[in-house]
Amino acid sequence: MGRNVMLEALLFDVDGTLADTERDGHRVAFNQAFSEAGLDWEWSVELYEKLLTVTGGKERIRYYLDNFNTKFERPEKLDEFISGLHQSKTNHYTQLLSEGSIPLRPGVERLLNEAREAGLRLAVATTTTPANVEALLTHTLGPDSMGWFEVIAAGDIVPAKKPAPDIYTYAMAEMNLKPEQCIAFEDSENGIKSSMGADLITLITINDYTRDHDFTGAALVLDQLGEPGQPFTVISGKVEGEFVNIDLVRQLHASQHALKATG
Ligand code: XBP
Ligand code: MG
Repeated sequence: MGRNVMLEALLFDVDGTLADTERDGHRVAFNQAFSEAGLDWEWSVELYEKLLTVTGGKERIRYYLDNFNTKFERPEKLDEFISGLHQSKTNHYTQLLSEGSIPLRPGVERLLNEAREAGLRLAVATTTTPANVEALLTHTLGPDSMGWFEVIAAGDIVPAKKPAPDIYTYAMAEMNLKPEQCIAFEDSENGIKSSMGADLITLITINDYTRDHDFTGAALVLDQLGEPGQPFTVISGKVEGEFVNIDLVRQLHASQHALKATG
């Protein structure tokens, strides 16, 4: 039997985990920025799936140019050009969110509230731009919700984005927590590589873009967190119940620690 480690904090990825933001949010905003800049680039739903291999919007634009639009005549100051496009994309994206176009995924708001009531600490660990996190939280959970999260680790705050573990390591250092006191919520392969690289137990909720990703090592893979009357489907792992609540999270955390200690 391993030591009894107390669960102290829940660490959340944003895009794909808190909300399905990629297809109808980020992708649309990229296209708006391209067209506003007079570019004929169009990121389709299918192409965007390939582009999601790379995290970070600026990095994604560069990856697109390197692999899918090699004939584009690059301006001399490519970094500035990409930064400008990305700034415009952020404006479009936050505007989309302010119109309330993207809801939180099932169970997210309930679980955040339960965690707060239980005295658990919360943080965000994402590769997206800080302004995007603020827009999503304030437009779905209200203006006070930024304060629910002790740390919002986002974007360029660490140079190496996911799948590097740095953003999770940064969040835990800011909170003075060890990985064994936390659990991460993720939706993607880059996400779980990052969280597991930071030694975190990870619960996955898949989405349309990530259902075929490799989630080896996840504590649990579900289709969604679920709600009373709207049960989750278990994709891999062992769990009882029909929706993720704090009891379930604590049990998962304890059983994974017991496994780690013996294995
Ligand atoms: C999502 C990302 C981000 C967004 C776009 O990461 O990779 O790059 O797609 O946001 P996560 P930016 O799941 O870690 O939140 O354009 O602001 O980078
Ligand atoms: Mg994600």
